[in-house]
This record gives sequence, C-alpha cells and structure tokens, in this order.
Amino acid sequence: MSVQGGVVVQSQPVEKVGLVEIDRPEVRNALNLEVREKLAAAVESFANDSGIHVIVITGRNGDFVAGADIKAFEKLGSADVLTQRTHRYWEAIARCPKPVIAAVEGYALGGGCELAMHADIIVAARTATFGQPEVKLGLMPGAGGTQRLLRAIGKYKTMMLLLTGDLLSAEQAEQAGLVSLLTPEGEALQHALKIATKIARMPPLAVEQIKEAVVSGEDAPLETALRLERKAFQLLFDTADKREGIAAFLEKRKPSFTGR
Ligand code: CO8
Repeated sequence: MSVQGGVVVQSQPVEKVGLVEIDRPEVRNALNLEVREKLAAAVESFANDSGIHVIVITGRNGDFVAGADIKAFEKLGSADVLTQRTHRYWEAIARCPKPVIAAVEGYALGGGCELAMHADIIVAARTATFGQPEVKLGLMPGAGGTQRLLRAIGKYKTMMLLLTGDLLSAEQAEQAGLVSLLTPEGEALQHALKIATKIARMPPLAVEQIKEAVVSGEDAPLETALRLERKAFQLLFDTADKREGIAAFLEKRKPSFTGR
C-alpha cells in the first residue's frame, strides 16, 4: 500500500505499522500547507485503521523537516495565518491515540522539531540536528515549540535554544532528554521500525491506555493524573488481552493478543 503520493507518502512496510514519509527534497522537506494537510490526513487514516497499531513519521532524502516553508511565509500577514487555522493539522497528530514514533535524520528544525515533538518516541541518527531557530526570522515557534520543548528539556535549556536560535546535535538532544534512542547515520528509520514492530505486538488496548495516561497526565495535577492512571489500570482488567497475557505467563507460552 502506498497512497497520498507526492510530498507525503503513506505505506505499511511492516505488519501493523503505518509509515508516513515527507518528501520535498528541494527544500529539505519544509512544511508547506499541502504537506501539513496530507500529513494530518495520513496520520488520521492510520489512526482510524484497526490494522495499524503504531505510526512512524520520517523525512526522505536525509532530512526530517527543516521547518515551515519560509518562502510560503514571505507574503503572509497575521490575518492570513489566523484564517489558515493550521493548528487543526497539528491536532490530528497530537490527538492520535496510537503510539507515534519520529525517525530523524539530518535537520529537524522549527516546525520540524515541533513535528518530532508531536511523537511519543524520537529516534535520531547521531548526525541529526534539532533546533527552534525561528527567532532569527523575527518569528517564534508556533506549533508547540515553546511548550513541548519546555516539558521535554526544562526551562533553562529551552530558553537558551529559543532565544539564541542555536541548534542541538543529536547527542546533546539525547542528553537533554529530547531523543529516546541514538542510531548510526542512515539507520534511524530501521531502528524506529524495529521499535514500532515490538510495540505493535503488544496488546493494543494496554498500549493506548498507557499513552493516554502519560500524555493526559503530563499536564494534570499529580493527584488527578494518578487517578487517571488508576482508572485506566482498572479498566484493563476486563479485557480479553489481560486474561490472555496472564494465562500465557502462567502456562509458560507466548501470548496471542486480539485487541479486545
Ligand atoms: N523553507 C524553505 N526552504 C528551505 C527551508 C525552509 N525551512 N530550509 C531549507 N530550504 C531550502 C533552501 O532555501 C535551499 O534552497 P535553494 O537550493 O533553492 O537555495 C535548499 O532548501 C537547501 O538548503 P541550504 O542550501 O540552505 O542547505 P544548507 O545545508 O546550507 O543548510 C539548513 C540547511 C541549516 C536547514 C538551512 O537551509 C536553514 O537554516 N533552513 C531554515 C531553517 C529554519 O529557519 N527553520 C525554521 C523555519 S520557521 C518555522 O518552522 C516556524 C514554525 C511555525 C509552526 C507552524 C508551521 C509549520
């Protein structure tokens, strides 16, 4: 399967894993409106596909995404940006109930770094580069950069990066807590697919509940977040996959999960 051709390519390279690739080599995969629209549509279609358990997002041709398309910004005024309502495209990714993994090679800058931070796991080649250099354009992050980076790496590193526009090597990003796994150059996607395959074999209801508890709990008061976790934990006790998981452990065999 491969749909949405052109700037966004959607495929299923491994069982239960949906892959979304951004392909605009002439601008290092910069995000114009068309890419954002197609990216959101691709993620949404995988989110609604019961045969897909995990989604991987990557860029083709050696880069993740070098940011919003700066050329497309040239003639835009405030009212144009407002009426584009592009946050709906980002929300489609942010609200995806299935795990999303970003596989990053090359540049993940501005909207590209923000796109990576919409994922639940970030796998990056050692040669990748992250950053939010919008300040150098007289702008600022507009797709979650000020908030997601803050939550990922804390106030003081975030402030330094956002205010100077300086970039982070993948190793610095990993040390700061922005990267889940470092890989050799050219291997981010293969490692991301390996992780995706592993997660795709897990019972999907447990996986979705874990994601929801972590994502929703992050911004809730601790007491509320712990209650949320407890409710999700209790909910799982009535699933067929919980019965199968426990039975398989006790019978010393491999479990066979059905997603029910
Ligand atoms: N937009 C448009 N074109 C781009 C972009 C971009 N973000 N990045 C690179 N390109 C183009 C270059 O203009 C160049 O085109 P051409 O060959 O026609 O001159 C081509 O890609 C190759 O790039 P370079 O020659 O510059 O390659 P280098 O290896 O010298 O440098 C860099 C690579 C470091 C990535 C450099 O191109 C760069 O700094 N790019 C801009 C990075 C940036 O500022 N990103 C932030 C953009 S603003 C933003 O993302 C706001 C987000 C708001 C959220 C909502 C929107 C998504």
